[in-house]
Amino acid sequence: MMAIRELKVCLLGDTGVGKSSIVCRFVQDHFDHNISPTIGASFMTKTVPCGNELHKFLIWDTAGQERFHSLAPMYYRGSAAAVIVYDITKQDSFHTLKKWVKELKEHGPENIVMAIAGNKCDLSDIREVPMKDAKEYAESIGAIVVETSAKNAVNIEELFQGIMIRTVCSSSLASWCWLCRRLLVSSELAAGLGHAAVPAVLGGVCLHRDSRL
Ligand SMILES: Nc1nc2c(ncn2[C@@H]2O[C@H](COP(=O)(O)OP(=O)(O)OP(=O)(O)O)[C@@H](O)[C@H]2O)c(=O)[nH]1
Ligand SMILES: [Mg+2]
Repeated sequence: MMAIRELKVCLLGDTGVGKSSIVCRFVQDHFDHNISPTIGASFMTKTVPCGNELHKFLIWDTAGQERFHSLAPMYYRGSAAAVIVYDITKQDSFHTLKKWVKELKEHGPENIVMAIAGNKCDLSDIREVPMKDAKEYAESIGAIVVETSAKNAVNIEELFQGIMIRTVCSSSLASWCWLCRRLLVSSELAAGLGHAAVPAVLGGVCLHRDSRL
């Protein structure tokens, strides 16, 4: 039987940025234009193969409305990763994202993997947040960053794959190459991930261990 590794992930960010839509796309491959704002939080799971293991995402989708802010610690506490979402068409939502990062750094778990998702990239003609700003900010805090569209199913799988890779980095299957700043993964893990999708998130994958290491 395959081993199951559980991975607690929480989603944080302003109301209306598309957190629930991202989760719904990832778990059910579905998009609902008339989705309601989340009350409190909602919980979903999805199990995906990774090398010779199964990874079970335990996903806590929090409510972005201010009145629910004080509940957030219950969900980010004990999380291996946080997906912090902003809406590329709303500069304010990018400010809110930075506030969440600050809160996570101050009160979140040590070593939590942070992934920034700039959602609604299907609306790039009315964008307010340049991709460059998000990339620079993500780099400054060591976070994964990707632009997503829950509506058009763009980069949703890649977002969660990126999280999965980052969280297994400490295992024997993967490690960082500090020289070329790339992730080195075993061919077994790469095969499990369908590595073609990975470079979009992480900037490239070496499929064999580099002699410079
Ligand atoms: N165009 C477009 N609209 C989206 C996308 N993702 C979500 N939406 C829409 O944005 C609105 C808000 O989406 P939600 O998923 O409810 O947002 P949320 O972040 O969960 O909001 P709260 O639960 O209040 O925190 C809905 O009308 C969605 O249909 C996207 O990728 N593109
Ligand atoms: Mg929601």
